[in-house]
Amino acid sequence: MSADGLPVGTLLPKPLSLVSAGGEGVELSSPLVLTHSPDGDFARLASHFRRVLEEATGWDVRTGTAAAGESDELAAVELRRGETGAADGSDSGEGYRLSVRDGRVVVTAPEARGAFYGLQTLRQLFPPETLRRAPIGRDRRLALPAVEITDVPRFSWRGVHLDVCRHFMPKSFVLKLIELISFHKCNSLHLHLTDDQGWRIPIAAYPRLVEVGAWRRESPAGHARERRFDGTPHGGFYSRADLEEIVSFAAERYVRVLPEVEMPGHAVAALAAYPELGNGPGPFEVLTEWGISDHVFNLEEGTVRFCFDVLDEVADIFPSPYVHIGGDECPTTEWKKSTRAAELMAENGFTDERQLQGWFTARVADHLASLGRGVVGWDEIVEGGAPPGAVVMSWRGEGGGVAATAAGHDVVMAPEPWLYFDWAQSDSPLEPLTIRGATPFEKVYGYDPVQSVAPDLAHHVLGSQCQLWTEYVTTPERAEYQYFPRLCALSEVLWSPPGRDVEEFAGRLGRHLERLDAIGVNYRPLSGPTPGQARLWSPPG
Ligand code: TNX
Repeated sequence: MSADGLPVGTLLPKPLSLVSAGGEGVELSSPLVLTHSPDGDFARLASHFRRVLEEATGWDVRTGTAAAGESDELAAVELRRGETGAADGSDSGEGYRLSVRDGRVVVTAPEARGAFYGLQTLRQLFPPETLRRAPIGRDRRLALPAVEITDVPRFSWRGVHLDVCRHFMPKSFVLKLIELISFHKCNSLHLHLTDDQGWRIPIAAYPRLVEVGAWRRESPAGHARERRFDGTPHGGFYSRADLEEIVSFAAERYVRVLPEVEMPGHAVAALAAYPELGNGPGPFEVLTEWGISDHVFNLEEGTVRFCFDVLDEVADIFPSPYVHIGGDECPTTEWKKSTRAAELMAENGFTDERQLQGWFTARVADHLASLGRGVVGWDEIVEGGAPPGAVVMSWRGEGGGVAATAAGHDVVMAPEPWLYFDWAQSDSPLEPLTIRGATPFEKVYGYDPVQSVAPDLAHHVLGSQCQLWTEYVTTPERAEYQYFPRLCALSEVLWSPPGRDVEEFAGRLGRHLERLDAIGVNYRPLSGPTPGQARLWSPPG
């Protein structure tokens, strides 16, 4: 192990095994030949990496198949399909072996997505300046240490969530975030697309969802409890072409985009567009406050149909194997007074209105199944009886997730307070306004997704995800500040084998932040916000 010699000692997330290979290292320079196994996935990966290298260096990079023997002698980097040789055979397809020795870089992986992670590690062996937008120059050479790395992720669900409803985030930021997610070897972006305060995805059959539902009159100024308002309209939505671009940009980087469309609660933006979906009397206005609304979808057949139509289009845009239907914070106040709800209670022999949400979730899950998709919901869906096969995201601590594993569900652990990145990173008055107090990166690093689950049920824990709700996160710069460096800590929790030393991690993180500097990420420095950052959010004067 050579943890001290840079840059191998700065890899983040830390690989499963790393040995100094002895012998000579590798010096890469232009022109560079990059060969790959002949199949399509490896060919696509090779052209992706060619572009990455060209942008980083300005070099002349050529690709060709290794099998054809084209320029094999010259090949400085080879992407090879093969077993990683990970000791316990635990490679699920995302593992890789990276060998840097005797003049050649060889990435071996059973699948192209594994090789992709090998290339992310290789990028971290390059100096941080290669991550800047400007190429380092044609004549520059890159010296790499001789090293052998074998690496396999610990969890298969390595997720990042972004709420684009409370504050709309431009497509450019979503793409940058995907780049950062994949650079940290995470593989899922959960896009929260609809909520009380904004509907951000166009649905062709229901144009008013974005015409009306994407815009609100004003937003809270200061913390919600102050009940002050800014008097400034806010809104926005993605076009279908934007969403398709996001999906394919993500796919190229082995990131799945999980779309979330909230139902039956958190639906006021949809009710503002189509009041007949509500429990009356309307009209409704896209909410200008944060919190939980009593106004939810009604349970009429026409409304269920509307939800199916929306899900059809969502499934059409997003190839994700799952669709997230929300399901959190759905008060039953209005259903208690509804005739349709009373009829359904009688027909089904329900004794509690909560069971109506179970009925609704089951209808929606059946429909998604007919589209070949699974359903994901927040842990409230367990209370109404979650349909078999539903994946549960545990957010109100870990209890919902633990109960769900006992009921046989797969679970993504996404709990407050460890993984709520809308919470502050310290108690300092220099921090920006946040919903609640402090979750520093050390606390994230100390989290373990299976810490509360019985060992015989731990296989139900697919992994974890951080949440960025954006009530108080108004811009991409603010979002980057909330994510980083906590996302770095989470990536290691999810990728690297257990056995954490937070001091050692903090040292490595310090070096990793040089990479984030080069990429241009507005992260929170380990010592607290810079005066420039604090100026971003403190009131003038
Ligand atoms: C709870 S987490 C919510 C969100 C809020 C968040 C603020 C969840 C499923 N629901 O609607 O934005 O708290 O932290």
